Amino acid sequence: LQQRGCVIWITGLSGSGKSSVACALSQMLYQRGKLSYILDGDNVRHGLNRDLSFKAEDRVENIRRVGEVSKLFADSGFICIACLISPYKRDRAACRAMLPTGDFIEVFMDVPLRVCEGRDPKGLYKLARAGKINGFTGIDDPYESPLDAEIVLQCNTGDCSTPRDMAEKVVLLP
Ligand code: GGZ
Repeated sequence: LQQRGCVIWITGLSGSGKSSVACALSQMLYQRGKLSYILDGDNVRHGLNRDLSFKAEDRVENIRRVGEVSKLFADSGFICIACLISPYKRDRAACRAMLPTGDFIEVFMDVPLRVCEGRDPKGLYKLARAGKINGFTGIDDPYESPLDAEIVLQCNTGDCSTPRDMAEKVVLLP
């Protein structure tokens, strides 16, 4: 019963579907007899990272900590699925550098702002546009799209593939 660990790092805007793809992926891995664990930015911020805000230096620390924990999971043989906005290239690169080559798989949810904003599942974009949330990614805080992601999951039209179909592309990665 052996399994090699790795980190699948899902990055993208709020509302781009990171968590849904992570859940579908975790289920598909389970069906294939592989253990995975999801570290979701939104959840981790309620516990381990509850001392952190959304200002730039705190986002950097948020991503660093999740990178370190992901590495621990990977070391223990788990497939760690980290889904965070992780808006800055440098921080994603630092997490990648913590792992042996090939063990960090970056997945970019390439969903335009207008699509994410149209979904607005928690009404956060609306609040950001109304000036009730400051420093919201995509509105008045930057998101640096990856150029070196192993997988790009696109959804330009709003008529997107299901999370399952998207997760399949990750599972089928050679
Ligand atoms: C971006 C914010 C903000 C601001 C609250 N900017 O879609 P959600 O709601 O459920 O997930 C988002 C989550 C982002 O946390 P991360 O840890 O992934 O962010 S980062 O990697 O940048 O540290 C969103 C909610 O928190 N949220 N305020 N200002 N997202």
